[in-house]
Amino acid sequence: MATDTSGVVSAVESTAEDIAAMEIRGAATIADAAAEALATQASESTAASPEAFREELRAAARTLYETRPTAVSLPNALRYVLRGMEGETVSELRAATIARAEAFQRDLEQAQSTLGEIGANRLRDGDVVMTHCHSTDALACIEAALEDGKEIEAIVKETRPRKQGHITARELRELGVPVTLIVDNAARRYLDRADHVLVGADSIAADGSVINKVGTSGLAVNARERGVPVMVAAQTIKLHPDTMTGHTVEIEMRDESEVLPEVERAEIAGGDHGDDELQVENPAFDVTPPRHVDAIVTERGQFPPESVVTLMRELFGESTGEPWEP
Ligand code: RI2
Repeated sequence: MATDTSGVVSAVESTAEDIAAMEIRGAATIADAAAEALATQASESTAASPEAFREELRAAARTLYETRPTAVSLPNALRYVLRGMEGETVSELRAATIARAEAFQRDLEQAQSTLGEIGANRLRDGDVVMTHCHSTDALACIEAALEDGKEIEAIVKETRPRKQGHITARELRELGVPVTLIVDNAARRYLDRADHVLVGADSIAADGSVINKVGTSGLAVNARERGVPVMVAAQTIKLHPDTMTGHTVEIEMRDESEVLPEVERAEIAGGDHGDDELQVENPAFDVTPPRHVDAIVTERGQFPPESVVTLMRELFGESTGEPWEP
């Protein structure tokens, strides 16, 4: 198999490219793919010594880490797998790393299903849920409510610029949920018909702030004003350990072409003054303060945002380093 000079196998490189290009996207799916990629690195490694094996795994983790900065599920997944890299020989290290990655993937799936059952308890028969972007954690709540025999309807925000709302609409239709798809700007008008706003998260900070797809914070403010509760479905892998020590979460800025394709840019800037002073900004996420969130639903139960720090201390201790640091 192909490797680069650091011994990182091509399957890891291609997973990293797919995460960066959002072919693999959504915080939980990214974590799953990252664990899988580390298992592949372990299984395909040709390292001659335990030290070389460990170094290769750390290089693979760095390659995966450098793709997208906001969803903490990625470094949390890498850290979890690397911490299981134990053994004296290459073959012991290989087996331990693969087993750890598999355990991580199993736990991730189980956590989402438990979270779904907890989140479903907040949904009543006949409720209308407004969604933003596409979140597998949020959809797990709706799916569990349907399994409980409740009827749920959805108002699905399109979610510019990448329109992940279309994925949500498709998956909800596959579940038989009646869907009304709206443009993002129509959200406030349709909140009058909604019983809940239900979104996922890419990271949750220690103060209970929710970092999620851009547009979530405005939606939450409008929902608060309209008296519609905001529910965030987020497995504990979305809890951001660094925020316990005051770090802020980096908001990913993506390529402007996602907002304004070349041809449209040329149409806007085709006049006498050219396009030197035409700026397009494309932040992928925003921060919703805890006061606009009613509940964070995790596999460990539901929490008021302000108390999520207690859970974080329990899970992570006081602080953590980079995923590849022992
Ligand atoms: P799950 C997505 O980010 C959305 O912001 C979504 O709410 C979040 O990940 C969580 O997704 P992006 O990768 O883990 O589309 O719940 O930028 O699937």
